[in-house]
Amino acid sequence: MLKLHGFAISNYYNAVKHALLYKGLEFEEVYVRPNQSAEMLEKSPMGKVPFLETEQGILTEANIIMEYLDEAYPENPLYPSDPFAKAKVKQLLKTVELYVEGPAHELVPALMGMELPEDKKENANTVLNRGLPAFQRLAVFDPYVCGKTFSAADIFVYHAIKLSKTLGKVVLKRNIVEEVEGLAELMHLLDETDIAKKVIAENKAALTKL
Ligand SMILES: N[C@@H](CCC(=O)N[C@@H](CS)C(=O)NCC(=O)O)C(=O)O
Repeated sequence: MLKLHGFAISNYYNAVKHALLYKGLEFEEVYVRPNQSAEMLEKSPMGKVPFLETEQGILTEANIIMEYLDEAYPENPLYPSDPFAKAKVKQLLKTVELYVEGPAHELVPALMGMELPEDKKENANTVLNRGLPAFQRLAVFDPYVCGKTFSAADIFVYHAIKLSKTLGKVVLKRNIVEEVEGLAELMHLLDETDIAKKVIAENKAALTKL
């Protein structure tokens, strides 16, 4: 059986878990925190979570895992079959990962009570000032982020924005959801799904145990 390693605090873990649930695949969750032990690095080369254990071996990187799942288990697709449409889904996902979630993620230590240097906040703002308009240019929101069909990009964006919104509000005092027209509606749409409710409830439960 597929085994998803990681913890429910991670938006990357939650995105892969969401994808597994959406595809209706059986899987086991294995609790592991990011770490640099030799045992961990053998499985996850950067010591990060999530990683997916399959019968053939281990895969890391949330987007790669979602692409693998979609190719290995075609039912309930996460990507369009048309190559260009598929590439557009990947393009949007990658843009949000690098230029929205990425800079926001750098601020995570602030949520654990650490004082962040001003230049770190400035850098996050600078990247977000380009990343959020880039996201807006690519997003369709009709009603899903890449158009009429739900995709891996919706899943990734949903969990990335949950975290980035909190960090934006707490650390940068900006509402990143309001900066992208149509994003609030997408978040509400997904909030109402049973899978999102389950994944977010487990995320909240994990956060209270920190
Ligand atoms: N690019 C990775 C990012 C995963 C990631 O950053 N995971 C965080 C938890 S949310 C982690 O393991 N951080 C520990 C570290 O950076 O060493 C992916 O797509 O899976």
